[in-house]
Amino acid sequence: MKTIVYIGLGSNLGDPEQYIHAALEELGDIPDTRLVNSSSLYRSAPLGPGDQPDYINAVAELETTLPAMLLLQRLQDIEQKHGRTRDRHWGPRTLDLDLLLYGDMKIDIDALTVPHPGISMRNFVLCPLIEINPGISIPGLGPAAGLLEDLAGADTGRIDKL
Ligand code: ROI
Repeated sequence: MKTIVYIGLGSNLGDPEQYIHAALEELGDIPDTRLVNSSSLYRSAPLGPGDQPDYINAVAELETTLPAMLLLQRLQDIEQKHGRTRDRHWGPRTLDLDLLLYGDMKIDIDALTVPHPGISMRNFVLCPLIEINPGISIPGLGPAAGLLEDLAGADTGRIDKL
Protein backbone atom coordinates (compact mmCIF):
# COMPACT_ATOMS: atom_id res chain seq x y z
CA MET A 1 0.00 0.00 0.00
CA LYS A 2 1.23 3.46 -0.87
CA THR A 3 1.23 6.02 1.91
CA ILE A 4 1.86 9.75 1.73
CA VAL A 5 4.23 10.89 4.47
CA TYR A 6 5.72 14.22 5.51
CA ILE A 7 9.25 14.66 6.79
CA GLY A 8 10.52 17.71 8.68
CA LEU A 9 14.12 18.67 7.93
CA GLY A 10 16.24 20.88 10.18
CA SER A 11 19.91 21.87 10.41
CA ASN A 12 21.89 24.57 12.20
CA LEU A 13 25.54 23.48 12.03
CA GLY A 14 28.15 23.63 9.28
CA ASP A 15 26.47 24.58 6.01
CA PRO A 16 22.79 24.00 6.85
CA GLU A 17 21.44 24.83 3.39
CA GLN A 18 23.81 22.29 1.87
CA TYR A 19 22.74 19.64 4.40
CA ILE A 20 19.07 20.22 3.63
CA HIS A 21 19.60 20.02 -0.14
CA ALA A 22 21.65 16.82 0.23
CA ALA A 23 19.06 15.29 2.56
CA LEU A 24 16.23 16.03 0.12
CA GLU A 25 18.08 14.10 -2.57
CA GLU A 26 18.73 11.23 -0.19
CA LEU A 27 15.08 11.06 0.82
CA GLY A 28 14.32 10.48 -2.85
CA ASP A 29 16.83 7.61 -2.90
CA ILE A 30 15.17 5.63 -0.09
CA PRO A 31 14.03 2.26 -1.47
CA ASP A 32 10.32 1.86 -2.28
CA THR A 33 9.94 5.59 -1.75
CA ARG A 34 9.45 8.58 -4.04
CA LEU A 35 10.03 12.26 -3.32
CA VAL A 36 6.75 13.90 -4.36
CA ASN A 37 7.32 17.49 -3.33
CA SER A 38 9.50 19.67 -1.15
CA SER A 39 8.95 23.09 0.38
CA SER A 40 11.07 26.19 0.16
CA LEU A 41 13.83 26.53 2.73
CA TYR A 42 13.05 28.65 5.79
CA ARG A 43 15.38 30.32 8.29
CA SER A 44 14.03 30.15 11.84
CA ALA A 45 15.10 31.24 15.30
CA PRO A 46 16.08 28.27 17.50
CA LEU A 47 13.38 26.76 19.64
CA GLY A 48 15.12 25.75 22.87
CA PRO A 49 18.48 27.09 24.06
CA GLY A 50 19.10 30.46 22.39
CA ASP A 51 22.89 30.13 22.29
CA GLN A 52 22.89 28.25 18.99
CA PRO A 53 22.69 29.36 15.34
CA ASP A 54 19.43 29.89 13.46
CA TYR A 55 18.00 26.78 11.82
CA ILE A 56 17.27 26.06 8.20
CA ASN A 57 14.01 24.11 7.98
CA ALA A 58 11.99 22.50 5.20
CA VAL A 59 9.34 19.81 4.75
CA ALA A 60 9.33 17.00 2.18
CA GLU A 61 6.37 14.97 0.95
CA LEU A 62 7.14 11.33 0.16
CA GLU A 63 5.13 8.42 -1.16
CA THR A 64 6.28 5.12 0.28
CA THR A 65 5.34 1.49 0.66
CA LEU A 66 7.68 1.11 3.66
CA PRO A 67 6.08 0.61 7.07
CA ALA A 68 6.64 3.53 9.43
CA MET A 69 9.36 1.86 11.51
CA LEU A 70 11.40 0.89 8.44
CA LEU A 71 11.09 4.43 7.09
CA LEU A 72 12.21 5.78 10.48
CA GLN A 73 15.27 3.53 10.29
CA ARG A 74 16.11 4.95 6.85
CA LEU A 75 15.76 8.50 8.16
CA GLN A 76 18.12 7.70 11.02
CA ASP A 77 20.61 6.19 8.55
CA ILE A 78 20.64 9.48 6.64
CA GLU A 79 21.07 11.49 9.86
CA GLN A 80 23.99 9.28 10.87
CA LYS A 81 25.64 9.67 7.50
CA HIS A 82 25.69 13.41 8.05
CA GLY A 83 27.39 13.06 11.40
CA ARG A 84 24.36 13.57 13.57
CA THR A 85 25.26 13.34 17.22
CA ARG A 86 22.90 13.67 20.15
CA ASP A 87 24.94 15.59 22.71
CA ARG A 88 22.73 18.15 24.29
CA HIS A 89 18.95 18.07 24.68
CA TRP A 90 17.54 20.52 22.15
CA GLY A 91 21.10 21.43 21.17
CA PRO A 92 22.40 22.22 17.68
CA ARG A 93 22.44 19.53 15.01
CA THR A 94 23.87 18.95 11.54
CA LEU A 95 20.73 17.21 10.34
CA ASP A 96 17.44 16.34 11.95
CA LEU A 97 14.81 14.34 10.05
CA ASP A 98 11.44 14.03 11.78
CA LEU A 99 8.66 11.75 10.64
CA LEU A 100 5.83 14.28 10.96
CA LEU A 101 2.89 12.45 9.38
CA TYR A 102 2.39 8.92 8.08
CA GLY A 103 -0.83 8.94 6.07
CA ASP A 104 -3.65 9.57 8.53
CA MET A 105 -2.20 7.16 11.10
CA LYS A 106 -1.68 7.79 14.76
CA ILE A 107 1.31 5.92 16.16
CA ASP A 108 2.34 6.02 19.79
CA ILE A 109 5.13 3.64 20.71
CA ASP A 110 8.44 4.16 22.52
CA ALA A 111 10.44 4.69 19.36
CA LEU A 112 7.97 6.80 17.42
CA THR A 113 5.11 9.21 17.94
CA VAL A 114 3.11 10.27 14.85
CA PRO A 115 1.83 12.90 14.31
CA HIS A 116 5.06 14.40 15.61
CA PRO A 117 4.21 15.83 19.06
CA GLY A 118 5.75 19.24 18.34
CA ILE A 119 3.79 19.97 15.16
CA SER A 120 1.08 22.23 16.53
CA MET A 121 3.56 24.51 18.33
CA ARG A 122 6.20 24.86 15.61
CA ASN A 123 5.84 27.52 12.94
CA PHE A 124 8.99 26.13 11.28
CA VAL A 125 7.06 22.89 10.66
CA LEU A 126 3.61 24.32 9.91
CA CYS A 127 4.76 27.01 7.42
CA PRO A 128 6.61 24.65 5.04
CA LEU A 129 3.95 21.93 5.48
CA ILE A 130 1.14 24.31 4.51
CA GLU A 131 3.22 25.64 1.61
CA ILE A 132 3.19 22.21 -0.06
CA ASN A 133 -0.29 21.14 1.12
CA PRO A 134 -2.48 24.11 2.13
CA GLY A 135 -5.51 21.94 2.98
CA ILE A 136 -3.74 19.32 5.07
CA SER A 137 -5.25 18.12 8.33
CA ILE A 138 -3.27 16.74 11.25
CA PRO A 139 -4.88 13.57 12.65
CA GLY A 140 -6.43 14.42 16.02
CA LEU A 141 -5.67 18.15 15.70
CA GLY A 142 -7.47 19.38 12.58
CA PRO A 143 -6.39 21.66 9.73
CA ALA A 144 -2.73 22.74 9.86
CA ALA A 145 -3.71 26.22 8.65
CA GLY A 146 -5.88 26.67 11.74
CA LEU A 147 -3.04 25.54 14.01
CA LEU A 148 -0.75 28.13 12.43
CA GLU A 149 -3.40 30.83 12.94
CA ASP A 150 -3.61 29.85 16.61
CA LEU A 151 0.15 30.43 16.87
CA ALA A 152 -0.06 33.94 15.40
CA GLY A 153 -0.47 35.66 18.75
CA ALA A 154 2.08 33.48 20.58
CA ASP A 155 5.77 34.29 20.74
CA THR A 156 6.98 31.61 18.34
CA GLY A 157 10.17 33.17 17.04
CA ARG A 158 11.23 34.60 13.69
CA ILE A 159 10.78 32.68 10.48
CA ASP A 160 11.81 33.84 6.99
CA LYS A 161 11.32 32.07 3.70
CA LEU A 162 14.62 31.96 1.80
N1 ROI B 1 14.44 25.11 16.33
C1 ROI B 1 14.20 25.45 15.05
N2 ROI B 1 13.96 26.74 14.75
N3 ROI B 1 14.19 24.53 14.05
C2 ROI B 1 14.42 23.21 14.30
O1 ROI B 1 14.41 22.39 13.38
C3 ROI B 1 14.66 22.82 15.64
N4 ROI B 1 14.88 21.52 15.96
C4 ROI B 1 15.06 21.13 17.22
C5 ROI B 1 15.03 22.10 18.37
C6 ROI B 1 16.32 21.97 19.15
C7 ROI B 1 13.84 21.75 19.27
N5 ROI B 1 14.89 23.47 17.95
C8 ROI B 1 14.67 23.82 16.64
O2 ROI B 1 15.22 19.85 17.47
